[in-house]
Amino acid sequence: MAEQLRYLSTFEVFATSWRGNESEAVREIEVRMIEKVNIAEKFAKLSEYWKPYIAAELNGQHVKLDKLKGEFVFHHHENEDELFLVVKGRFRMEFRDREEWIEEGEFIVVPRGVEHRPVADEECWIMLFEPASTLNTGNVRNERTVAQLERV
Ligand code: NI
Repeated sequence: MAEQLRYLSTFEVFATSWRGNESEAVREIEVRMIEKVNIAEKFAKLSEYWKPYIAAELNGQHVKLDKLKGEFVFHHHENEDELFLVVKGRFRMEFRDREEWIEEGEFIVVPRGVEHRPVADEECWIMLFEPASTLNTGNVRNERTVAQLERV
């Protein structure tokens, strides 16, 4: 098995399972290619605003892509810090006591528990990095809530 795993080193083992009875169990390894991601190509597939897609995952974290336009809702996340990186355009992160413009090539980390609301006057592309458990609207549930994320 160690030999095989070495041979598969350019693949990512993402699921293993066993089938058969105890005396002749067979380990099935599901693998997929380790592929680079072209961010612009992924964004070209996104047609809706405020609908985050999962572009990758690692260590229990999701890398999400989202297009913003307009105002989101004030919310906070009880247990998750969120990273917002602007890939294209700019948006304004509003807090209860101030606001911060996040320009293309910049990112901001919003710590857990801090109320925030992204606002984009023009279309803005962002990449999010946060635990897989993170709900986009945090403690709020409304029409913007996307509970089941699709992959892109
Ligand atoms: Ni948030």
